[in-house]
Amino acid sequence: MLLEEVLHDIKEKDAEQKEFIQAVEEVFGSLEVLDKRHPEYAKNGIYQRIIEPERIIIFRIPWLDDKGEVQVNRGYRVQFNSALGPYKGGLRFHESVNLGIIKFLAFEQIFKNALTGLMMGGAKGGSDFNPKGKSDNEIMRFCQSFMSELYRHIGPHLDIPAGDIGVGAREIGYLFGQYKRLQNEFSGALTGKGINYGGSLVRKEATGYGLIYFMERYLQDYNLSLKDKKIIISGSGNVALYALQKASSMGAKVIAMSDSDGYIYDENGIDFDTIRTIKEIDRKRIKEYANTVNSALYHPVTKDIWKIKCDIALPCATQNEIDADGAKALLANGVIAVGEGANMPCNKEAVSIFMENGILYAPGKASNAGGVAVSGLEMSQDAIFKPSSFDEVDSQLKKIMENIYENIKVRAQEYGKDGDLLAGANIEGFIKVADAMLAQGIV
Ligand code: NDP
Ligand code: 2IT
Repeated sequence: MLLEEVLHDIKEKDAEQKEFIQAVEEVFGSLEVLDKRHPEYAKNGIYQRIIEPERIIIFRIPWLDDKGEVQVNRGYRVQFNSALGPYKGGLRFHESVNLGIIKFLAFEQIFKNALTGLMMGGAKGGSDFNPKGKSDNEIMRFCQSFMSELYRHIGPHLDIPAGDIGVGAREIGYLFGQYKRLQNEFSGALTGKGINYGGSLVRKEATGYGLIYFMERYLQDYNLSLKDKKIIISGSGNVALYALQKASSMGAKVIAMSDSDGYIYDENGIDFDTIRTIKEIDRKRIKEYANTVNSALYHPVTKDIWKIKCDIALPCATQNEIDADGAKALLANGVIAVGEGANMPCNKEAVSIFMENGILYAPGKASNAGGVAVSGLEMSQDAIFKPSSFDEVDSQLKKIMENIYENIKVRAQEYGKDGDLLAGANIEGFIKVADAMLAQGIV
């Protein structure tokens, strides 16, 4: 079946899954040139097969809140593609979660994981559970109930979940404890674990650090660097915090960050230790930063962050957070580069605006691959029961990010799309997965 026919079909079949359709359109939008050179993909039904998840698990998560009342949430695991390795991808706990969002994330994950060069297929999961305002005990009971169903579908050679929005070290700990108890086995069926029980050093920092390593290498090709650049980072969670830390250590100044309530602005640069304590340790709102630091201002509209003048924008919160208005505002203020720490944070119009105006644009499936790459290293460490040092993992992460950049740059050139990293990433990731699928027959 032809590329456009497959796209037309999925738009009808999964019409209500708008984020998933958006992600498929984005990948397929880069494949026309590939299709011409590789008719075997259409002939062997690769386009039809690659957009159909191998398996979707949807389940009930009943749990008791602190008042003793019964709560019920919905759980998901989309095991999308296992051509390159066991299913791998994070879990998202956020009230907005639905099947379309998990499918878009799992679909992106297939190609992202392929770009890392490690043995990982693509998956994603999560729940519409809202962790905000819940006690530690409620979080634990929820995680235990979630795992009471999920444990039968995962394993170190089958499917290895990790964190994403709303799932960090605390949640992975509770999920792992319940997995180990039900499975009666200590194995690396989750990544992002604590360092003293099979976790990898640098996993916590990996997505943010990886994004900065990627951007520095990208800028280098244009005789630029992060040093002395003014940066805006949206979000203030795991990815955003460690992007801030690494960018600051390289001489950049991060002048604004956000959460879903608003943003903070500090022309002196946001202090990593202060904001990490507020967000990661105390789990407070970002507004606290402006109450703590005299030079900082708080503005209660998250989206307005893109109206601040900066050199580089790093969206690290959520999907579709930069639309055409945000992109135009950044452009008018002279932005030179945009690097995606989040998954699909720039919508289609925003990406077109950046590309048409010569803004350096780093697509998330390449620039935020550092997190899952170190998850892959954690899987190797667990398999041989031997941890690596911080410096060893950090230098491997840097090398992986630089390799991803080189590979997608060269692929883009090879297909007549010089400088288009989105096309390079989509084509490079797709070829790896499609060729493995071809070799494995019609399955
Ligand atoms: P966290 O839960 O640690 O942080 C999420 C941050 O984004 C918070 O500041 C949150 O604000 C904000 N945010 C979330 N949803 C919205 C929303 N709908 N509107 C505005 N702000 C929002 O998640 P991560 O840092 O782990 O993930 C951030 C992004 O990075 C996601 O797109 C994720 O898929 C992607 N990613 C994560 C990786 C990882 O290893 N963790 C790896 C690669 C990509 P608030 O607290 O107010 O909700
Ligand atoms: O989007 C992502 O790449 C993640 N949330 C990390 C996945 C993982 O398995 O480490």
